[in-house]
Amino acid sequence: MRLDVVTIFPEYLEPLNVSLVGKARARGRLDVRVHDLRTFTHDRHNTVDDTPYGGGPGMVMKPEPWGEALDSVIASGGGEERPTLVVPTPSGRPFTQELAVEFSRRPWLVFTPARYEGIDRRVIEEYGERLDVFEVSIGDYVLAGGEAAVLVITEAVARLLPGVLGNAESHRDDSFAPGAMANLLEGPVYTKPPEWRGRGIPEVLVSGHHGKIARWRRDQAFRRTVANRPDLIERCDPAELDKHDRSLLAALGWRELPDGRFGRPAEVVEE
Ligand code: 6GU
Repeated sequence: MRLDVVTIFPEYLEPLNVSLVGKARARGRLDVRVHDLRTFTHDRHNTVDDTPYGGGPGMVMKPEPWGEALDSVIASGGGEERPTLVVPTPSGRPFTQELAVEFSRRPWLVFTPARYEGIDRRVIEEYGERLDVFEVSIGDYVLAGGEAAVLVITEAVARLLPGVLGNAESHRDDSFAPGAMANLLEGPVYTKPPEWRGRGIPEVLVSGHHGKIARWRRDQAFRRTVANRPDLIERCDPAELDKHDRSLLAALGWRELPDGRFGRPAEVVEE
């Protein structure tokens, strides 16, 4: 997979040289190219922003440098392949594991992290006519720029590429893996020593009883999901819930609805 990033802060993308993404590059699974947007300006001050039409606070990134940068990146593909454009913005669609899987199947991604109040809309319109464009947000908070989002998205995508993680099974039961564990969060994990600072480990994990271990892990996943992401319980496909799951949810104060889904009774606020 090829990844291009156009940014006014190329140094911000240095982490792409280390850890999992760095290893994927070293192994030849990823070809990462970072471009400085300012090299596509022509004035003495390398201006990339200007005041917004219509007034208001902040600055908007000018279209011309982005147009030249993107034309140059696209042309470097030799014309035989069209990249997918990924535009990080807090106004984008939520970045999810499903989108990470979708991106991991594409041969070439181009990221356009912006600073200031964003990029002149005409740039997205222009390239939207020639390329698949995804405007993506990594969560409900506002960052000073899209560079950190590029690092997040790149890591989520790179670990899905064949031959990057140790084995292909590794992401089958990721929390949020499409079709995994009824979309539950993963429960707690333990390793040696068996006692640490007076704390033992759950007995069931050394029982050798695989059925009981699987059941315990599923219960823990439910408890954690109920506590941290009750919205995932509400959206849970009823077909994914067995009898034991249903009685656990009932014991945790959830109510079974006529369609088999679960809803939290309005009067129950916290455990
Ligand atoms: Cl992708 N960019 C910025 N600037 N802020 C964000 C974001 C992206 N996702 C969440 N907040």
